[in-house]
Amino acid sequence: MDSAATSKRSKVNSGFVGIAVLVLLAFLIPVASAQGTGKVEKFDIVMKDYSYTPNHMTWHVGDTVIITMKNESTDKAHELLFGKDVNYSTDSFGKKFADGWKTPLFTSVDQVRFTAGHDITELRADGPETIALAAKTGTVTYTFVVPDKVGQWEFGCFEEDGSHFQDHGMKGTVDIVK
Ligand SMILES: [Cu+2]
Repeated sequence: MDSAATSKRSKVNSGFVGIAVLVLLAFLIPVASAQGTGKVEKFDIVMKDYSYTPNHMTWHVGDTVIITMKNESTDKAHELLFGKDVNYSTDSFGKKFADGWKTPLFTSVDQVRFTAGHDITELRADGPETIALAAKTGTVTYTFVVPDKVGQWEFGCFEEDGSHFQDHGMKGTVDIVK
């Protein structure tokens, strides 16, 4: 009814849109273009009890890798954790268990962007480099620029006190090449 009030409100709204776009760009630019080759490599990884398909990938330094992961277990959460050299911890009964990697491939939350699919029902952030994905849920996408860390790396799932990795061999390998 009052046109002055209406135009004031729409100005405020467009101001919010502007801020939202700026925030989005601030997150997208470092991943998409920082030190990158501009090439994109895409992988779909299916997790089951207790395996990854595929269980080997080759990545090129500077390329943007987009991994979409899906958990087809009926009841178990699984994760995808990149690194090398297994780190062992001791539980309260004195039993040694596999507890992630001594050398994680990604050391900062800024290096990987996680995007949850619309049908995700449960996610748990487990440090900067992984997300545990519940069974019977949607997909999670990892997007990152391959770091200049040439060599063989591993990935694995350390759910249930490391037993997925240690007892069931839920693991795979990545070759990072130039
Ligand atoms: Cu697992």
